[in-house]
Amino acid sequence: MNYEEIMLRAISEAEKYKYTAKPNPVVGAILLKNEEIISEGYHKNYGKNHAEINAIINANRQKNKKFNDFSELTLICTLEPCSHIGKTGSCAHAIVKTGIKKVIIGSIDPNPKVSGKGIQILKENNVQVDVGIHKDLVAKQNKFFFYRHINNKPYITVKIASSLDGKSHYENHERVFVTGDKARLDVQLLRAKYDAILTGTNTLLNDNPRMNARVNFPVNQPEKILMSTSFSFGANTSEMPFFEGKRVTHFQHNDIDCVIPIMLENDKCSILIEAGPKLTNAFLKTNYVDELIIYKSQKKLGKTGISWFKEDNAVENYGFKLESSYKIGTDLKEIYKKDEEK
Ligand code: AOF
Ligand code: ZN
Repeated sequence: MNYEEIMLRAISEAEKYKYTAKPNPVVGAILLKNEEIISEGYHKNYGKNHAEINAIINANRQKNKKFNDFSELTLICTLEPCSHIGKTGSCAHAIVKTGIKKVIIGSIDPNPKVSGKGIQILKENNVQVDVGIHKDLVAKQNKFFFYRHINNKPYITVKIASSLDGKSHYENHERVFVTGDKARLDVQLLRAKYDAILTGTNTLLNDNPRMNARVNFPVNQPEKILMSTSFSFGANTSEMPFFEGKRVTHFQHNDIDCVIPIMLENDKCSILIEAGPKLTNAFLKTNYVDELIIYKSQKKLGKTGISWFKEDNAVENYGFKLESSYKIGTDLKEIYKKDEEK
């Protein structure tokens, strides 16, 4: 196998951990002796060992069997080995310590704490470094992570469920499922992909949501963000499923400009907004939202329904362009992205 093929293997194996490694990137590392794979390592869980460290640990089990000294080995890793000491140690220093002499890297790490510095440590210690094999695939596979570091903001998606006549719920707040089972299942998958879910007072009090990802595979569950000036923690708060499980960050103000940098500081690369019409429109009015997903049902709510938007063409006026649209069960899933031409 050549380096390109090994890099592709590291990328595709790393993909298995995209729900558990987030908000960190998925990373794969493979140690080779000539053409033979000696060991592999992956960054499996957020906060746990990085890929290169796992590859080194696994290689140590083969030492004096398949190889005698790390200087015989070449390391292929999808992302630049980290230079910093974060939740774990510095991979670049760990690599140097083993005596590995050649490292083939997919992409430079866009994280400014690391970017270029990992490579510098390797080179300063006489390790031969090659960068760039399948770098675009690595960036694509870690879309939210790259987006956050390149744009200095989390990727933000607004999700709404709408009736055919553009309504969100009944004015008397009678509980109604606008969309069907399949669309609601799709929302669970969507939640699993994001680092945080943001909601507001009305959704919290009217729907009493759990706001977690109920899927049948392991997930580093999204953290929860509540933007609410009126909600206060009381005796019944502990009975609300929203406050179970993952950490809730409560902002007691409606200042979106202030929320975004704090979430960035909290390591969030992506945020899913699932809120009522008021907060949703407040977000769409800003320049922060990158994507809008509308699950549209065939059902009408009629005159007593509350509209998502004031005008018929609000979505376009907010600068969004329909990118794709397909059926999920009886509902339609429409994905809108920012129309950059505008
Ligand atoms: C690597 N190998 O497998 C990953 C890297 O908080 P920490 O210590 O887990 O560090 C997270 C940062 O490390 C992350 O933002 C990214 O820059 C890099 N990820 N680096 O050498 C890995 N997952
Ligand atoms: Zn690392």
